Amino acid sequence: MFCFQCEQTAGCSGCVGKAGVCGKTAVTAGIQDRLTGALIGLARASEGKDRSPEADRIIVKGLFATLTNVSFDDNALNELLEEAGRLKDSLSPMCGSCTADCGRTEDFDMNRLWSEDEDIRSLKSLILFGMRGMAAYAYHAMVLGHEDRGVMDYFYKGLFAVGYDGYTVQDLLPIVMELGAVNLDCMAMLDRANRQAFGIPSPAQVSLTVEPGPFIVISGHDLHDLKLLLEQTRGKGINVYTHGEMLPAHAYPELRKYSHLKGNFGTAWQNQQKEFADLPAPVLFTTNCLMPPKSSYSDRVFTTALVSYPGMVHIDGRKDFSPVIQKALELGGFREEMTLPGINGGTMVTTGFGREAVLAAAGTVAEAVRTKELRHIFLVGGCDGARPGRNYYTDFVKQTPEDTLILTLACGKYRFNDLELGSLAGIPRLLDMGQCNDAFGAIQVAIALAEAFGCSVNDLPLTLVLSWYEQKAVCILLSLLHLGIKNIYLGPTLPAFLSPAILGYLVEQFEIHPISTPEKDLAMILA
Ligand code: FSO
Ligand code: SF4
Repeated sequence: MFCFQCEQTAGCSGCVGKAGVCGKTAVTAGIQDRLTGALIGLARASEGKDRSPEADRIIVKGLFATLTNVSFDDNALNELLEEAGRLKDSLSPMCGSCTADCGRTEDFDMNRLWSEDEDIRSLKSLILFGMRGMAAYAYHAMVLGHEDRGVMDYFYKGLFAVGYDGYTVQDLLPIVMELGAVNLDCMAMLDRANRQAFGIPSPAQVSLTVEPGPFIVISGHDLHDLKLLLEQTRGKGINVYTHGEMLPAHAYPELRKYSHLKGNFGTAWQNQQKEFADLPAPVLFTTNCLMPPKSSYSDRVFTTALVSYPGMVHIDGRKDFSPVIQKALELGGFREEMTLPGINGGTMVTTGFGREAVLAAAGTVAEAVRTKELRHIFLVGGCDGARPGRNYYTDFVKQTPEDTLILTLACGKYRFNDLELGSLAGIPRLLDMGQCNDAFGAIQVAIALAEAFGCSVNDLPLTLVLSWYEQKAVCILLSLLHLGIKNIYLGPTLPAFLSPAILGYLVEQFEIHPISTPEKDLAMILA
């Protein structure tokens, strides 16, 4: 196997051998490569033809299923592979019987990509991995009934580009940057979809204490699945607790109206094997960041949508969560109140500072900057992960001076979201804007502040300090670069899939700084 798509890749260069660091086996990695090759074949066969909604959907699902920590299930991946092949054959029925060697509609052999010239491989990897991230957002919007023609067009274009031999570095660079622009549209679509379905988020205090009695833990990003679970558990004496990236759900009026949506259990995804050990409750995974379950809790792991793990119960598209509910009743929950504190010992966190809430305070923020009460704003966000160097983000936030604000989003916030950082100009110093896709909201806030100050985003007293792990971070980074945002601090390591030349180009062009130490970086930013 060969895979180097995520931050924890072996030796900071690539997972090879029998299994990856995430637990994905060589067999599964091979099927994921074949699936990606089949999607490229489908994109090629679709050129100049009327595309079908089925083909659009299989492309979104197939890309999402190959994102890190989503599908470990060979059968589920093979089903997607067969479906992609069937749709391709229906577009080009003659190709099945043709023996000519034109290659136009063939599935792509991903080994050709992995052995390409390193700069071409880097740019094609940026396109492929960025599309996998964007597909997750497109999928969440799709289940809420929202689709975007431009986003779909890009998936076909990007897949074609990954499989096309004739592109040079100069040809591929604009396709990479275009992905940043399209992903912005995709995140905007999801932002609209979430707000239409669940209302405008507003700040919410969330307890980290679990009440006695049966409960269900729900993880991932899919708010629609949470809504369905809350409906199905209503009046059954079962409480529901969010986990990981589901925490911002507490901010949406259409979700927090359910009194049995109680609080949050656990910290970021990489701690699940420890935190779920012997949990007297089932855990439902709705998107990614599933780790191979340990035997101490494997009988209580349930998956849905594209998340899948062999041997775990999968809830299919009809979304009948009865097996999860049954398991919650059977296990019975804790006998007494149980608090799992955050990593800094806090027992309460705040979320829900979506773009509307932050923009409502924009006047206060602008005034505080003018009067020098507020010196600087940091956006410290992105993914969490297991690498020890990620303590940087906790230490960075702890060391930020009291006349600074910290915006955060995505699961990297679990490094510091239980800290009590006080307030500034009547606003809490730490503002959780939501999930990783709420980067769209953070960008809107930055643009509004730049307008208020009559300057560019790069001239604001604002610095982005980002942590990456998987492929959604890739498409978000490309969106930031597309907007011309410079001086981003990025860590904990730089992507292994970037060649020295492409990395050098991005670092130079966008003045990206690899993180060093909180002391040095803070001194440089505030100088
Ligand atoms: Fe985290 Fe996982 Fe949202 Fe990612 S839970 S790491 S960027 O999947 O998606 O922030
Ligand atoms: Fe390795 Fe990450 Fe690929 Fe898993 S997803 S095999 S950890 S590079």
